[in-house]
Amino acid sequence: PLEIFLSDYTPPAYLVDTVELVFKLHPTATRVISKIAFRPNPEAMDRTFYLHGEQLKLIWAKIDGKDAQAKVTDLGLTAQAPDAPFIFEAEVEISPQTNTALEGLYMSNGMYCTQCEAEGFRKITYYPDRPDVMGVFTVTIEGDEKVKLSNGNDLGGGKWHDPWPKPAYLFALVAGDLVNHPDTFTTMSGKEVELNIWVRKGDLNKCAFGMDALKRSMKWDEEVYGREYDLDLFNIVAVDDFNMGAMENKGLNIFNSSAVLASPETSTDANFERIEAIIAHEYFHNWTGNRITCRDWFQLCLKEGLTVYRDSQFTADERSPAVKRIEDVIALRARQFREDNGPLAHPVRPESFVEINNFYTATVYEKGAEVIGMLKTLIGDEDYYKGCDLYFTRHDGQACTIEDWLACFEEVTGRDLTQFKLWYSQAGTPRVGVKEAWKDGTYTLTFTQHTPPTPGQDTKDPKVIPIAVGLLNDAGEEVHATRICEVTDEVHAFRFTGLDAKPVPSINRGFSAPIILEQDQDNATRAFLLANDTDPFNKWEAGRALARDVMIRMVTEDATPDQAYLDALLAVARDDTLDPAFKALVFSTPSADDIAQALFDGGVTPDPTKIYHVTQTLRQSVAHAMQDTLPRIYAEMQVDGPFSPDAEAAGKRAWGNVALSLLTRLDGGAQARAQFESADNMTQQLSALGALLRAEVGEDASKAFYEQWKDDRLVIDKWFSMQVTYAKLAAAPATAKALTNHPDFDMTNPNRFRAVFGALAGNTAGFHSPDGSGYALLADWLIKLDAKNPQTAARMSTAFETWKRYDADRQGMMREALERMKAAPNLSGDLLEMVTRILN
Ligand code: DPP
Ligand code: ZN
Repeated sequence: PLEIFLSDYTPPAYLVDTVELVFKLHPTATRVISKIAFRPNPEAMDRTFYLHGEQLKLIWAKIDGKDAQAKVTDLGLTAQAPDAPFIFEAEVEISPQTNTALEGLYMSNGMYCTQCEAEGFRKITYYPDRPDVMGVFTVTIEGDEKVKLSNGNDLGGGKWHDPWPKPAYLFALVAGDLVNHPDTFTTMSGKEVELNIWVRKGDLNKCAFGMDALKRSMKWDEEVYGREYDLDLFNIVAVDDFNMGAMENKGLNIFNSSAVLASPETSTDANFERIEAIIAHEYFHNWTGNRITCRDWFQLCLKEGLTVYRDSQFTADERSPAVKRIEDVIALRARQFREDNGPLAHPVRPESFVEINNFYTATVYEKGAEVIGMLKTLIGDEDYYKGCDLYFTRHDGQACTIEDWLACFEEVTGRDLTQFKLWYSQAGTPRVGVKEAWKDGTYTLTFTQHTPPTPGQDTKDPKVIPIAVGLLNDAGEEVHATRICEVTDEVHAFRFTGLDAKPVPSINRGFSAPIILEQDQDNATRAFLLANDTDPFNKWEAGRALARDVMIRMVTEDATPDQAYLDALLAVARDDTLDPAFKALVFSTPSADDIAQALFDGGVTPDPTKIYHVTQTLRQSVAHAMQDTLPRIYAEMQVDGPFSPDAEAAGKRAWGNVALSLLTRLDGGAQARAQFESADNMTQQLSALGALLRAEVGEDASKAFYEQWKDDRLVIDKWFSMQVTYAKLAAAPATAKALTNHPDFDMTNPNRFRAVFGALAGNTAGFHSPDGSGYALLADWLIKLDAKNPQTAARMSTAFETWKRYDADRQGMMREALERMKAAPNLSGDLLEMVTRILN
């Protein structure tokens, strides 16, 4: 496999003006006839005419009407082309039905659909499949399918025209027996846009929420970023077999059905929130991704980091900013910190790759979004939006780089962003230490920064780190409002003057920088901040630090659960001024994986079995400490009236279900069973089932759940996943294995595969079961899946990325599983790159 380097970028030899495509659909023999107008690129360094193409059967190819005398390999086509504009035409044959990789044109439940990002278009026809080649597409779809869709405007009769030049990765085609949920949106300049969500007939009752989320997203992007939609039509299609969450194809977004279909009976509050965020994300790509795209795939964070940042702003505005921030940081630590502190660490803008599909990572997306957030913090809101406006105006219609993006902000602020750019080029999570000093009314915080080595990067330069700091007095009043300390050196001190007494610092408020803060803080101070901090993120963070410390001492010193922690939780539970959603987050303890990483960082080899027991003991203690309060909380959090997925109602359900899960530890499941039986929405039903399964009294409920929902594949995904998630101690591998024999298990459906094996990877005690059965089972199935769907297999191999944390026995077994995958015959380049990087 070939490694590709950012530093080797060269402009394309030829550019494309127009592309005409005719599709003659057939499950195993679709013909694609292309007519592409090329012209020499004046900026190119050579005139090699090369088109990408994989798994295509070339029927014929012509240049300016004459046989092109094309030379074809497994990867592409070359031919002699003129040093002047010319027309390339070709006919190829492809087989959508047998395309189980779900890249290019494939079939899902009898319907044709496409996925072209990053490099799927080359599996449809010969083309310069790189994002810096943009063309105007006209598409004709021939076939008996009732509905035939492509990008842009509908010219009728299966013919489509997209007036906006676009790279091939944004091409889309859908054909099948679909029905639509229609609506309209009037843009800020008064243009009416037709909106549709296309689904299979039985799913028409699950479109209303997605449509509402789409309209709110369109409005929000006008109000906050001044971005208006630019076609008369916006289509969304739900597809069951899909590798990602969704795809932002111009005017024709294609969604994993799990990321768009919603109803109260079948979707949890978390599903509603995720669907709203993904709809917004794909819609926002219309400007940050489509109108302005990436020059090359190394620049992926240019569109993804920015668009994740934009969708997080949207969710914060639509719901609760504090809750959204806390949720994002939990996810960032769970996925991105884990990646950044292991063998797969890479910069937000990677410098090389073998398979670009392996770089749709938490680092590119979530750390990429954190970098945008830091930029906004450093330059302020006003200059941030000015810089964005300049970016949209200056680069509309272009394929850009991170340099182009940063230059806009340097221009509006006059600020040199050279040091800031290190956030894009240096991998690893910075460790920031802090020491305090107090003298004569002056309080000094001295920060030190250091980033551990990551693969290929042994030493790191100091970054610019915006750390938001506020100060409180003993009474819990704020004596110094939040100030941004811009840490730019290895050691950097900041003074706060004119104080009456030594304050209590609240550092990295709002998680203003994605760092690991190494702070000497005792549990009394943490409890104080949990009770008093005026910054909601740091209020939660103090509780989390307290819980982490308690759990670590339970693991390493066999300590009993700390009374100070239990008292602090009780105080939070009883504080009527707090948002129920926030309380639920305070009660969520650090995950087993978090604790394992924290132990490892502290020089202790984590034992997943012990962490499991500690987690159970702690929850049991919390339940006992709260036993008088739980019934009242549970009763107060019942939401009357018709279901609404809004943040307030969802928050009450979340907090009520925390109480339920604790109550189940005390009442043997009576209350949970009652809720399971009477629930009229999935949040309540699934929470009750989870509580019962965790208490090991859920077998009957699980059977009933299956019977009730066996015809709804998205709910049955949850059923598969729940059983593995809640399998006790080392039971998860056997549970997962048994589920692969269930008639409804289908490895070719990524959602179903992830439901079982994503849950296995997420069940820390089970995956790391001492006999190695978790490792062996996952390796077996990744090898099997790789033969059909390399992209999803490669992505799920990250379950092994933490292998060096563990004891010699476990390391040995994980190494063996990785070596076994590496040696498997015909392994894909995708999975090979991942296991090789993980092993190194
Ligand atoms: N569909 C993926 C996303 O929106 C890749 N663009 O992030
Ligand atoms: Zn995206």
